[in-house]
Amino acid sequence: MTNVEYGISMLHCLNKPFNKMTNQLTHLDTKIVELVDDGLHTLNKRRISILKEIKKSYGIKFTVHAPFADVNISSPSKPLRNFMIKRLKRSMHFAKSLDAKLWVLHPGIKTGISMFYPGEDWKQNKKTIELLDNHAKKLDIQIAIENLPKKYGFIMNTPEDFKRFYAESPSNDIGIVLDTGHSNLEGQTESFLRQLSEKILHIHISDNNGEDDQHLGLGKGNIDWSLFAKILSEIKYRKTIMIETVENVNESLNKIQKLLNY
Ligand SMILES: [Mn+2]
Repeated sequence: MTNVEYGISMLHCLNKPFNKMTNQLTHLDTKIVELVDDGLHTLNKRRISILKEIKKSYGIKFTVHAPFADVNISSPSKPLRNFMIKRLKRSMHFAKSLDAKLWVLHPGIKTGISMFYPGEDWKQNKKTIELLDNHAKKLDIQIAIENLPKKYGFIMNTPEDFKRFYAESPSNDIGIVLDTGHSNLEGQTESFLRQLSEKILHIHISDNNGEDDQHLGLGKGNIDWSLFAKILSEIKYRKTIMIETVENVNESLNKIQKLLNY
């Protein structure tokens, strides 16, 4: 089988300064790299010109992970939400200037007042995604929403949540980033792959013990990677597989490539 593209997320060196990260990304075994627009790697104009040079010299293609620390797209506070939307649009513009083929967004999170307003988080989550998607269309950028675990308060956890979103929202062109670590916490990896394969544009892979989102190397947690590979070949998955572990990055890449054998 052909056409699966492998990439590596720079999340594994988010604790290192930006210039160390850019140095590292030129030595990776893949030509697709996911940049994390947050923490020490937060993008700005100067950094974008450095990354453009790297892209040209090394033929690297980028995807961009939107900022996520303290970002809640379903925040009940309008001024805070507006500020976050502004920040997210800025990230999208940076992605555009790098010709990124995908911009990865986390869904909204419940807050301390959610219980008083049932259903409001969901509504606001949908509204903000639609607003961001309209902006993305103007920029000709593809957005994909990542599944995040319920235990950390996120509101799009299961295939049912995503199906509900697609049923209710006009933003049907939005894709899904399936995060295997997150879906493992919900016991939903197989159902995501079987039920939403058409929508999955990108897969973040990392392992965990089924309890916490540890971003372990493949084989260090309890995910059955042979089964995962078998399902991918059954559904004829042909998009991106992005290593999103914080350790054993190259080993994880080799392992999944061997298992998929394509
Ligand atoms: Mn992820």
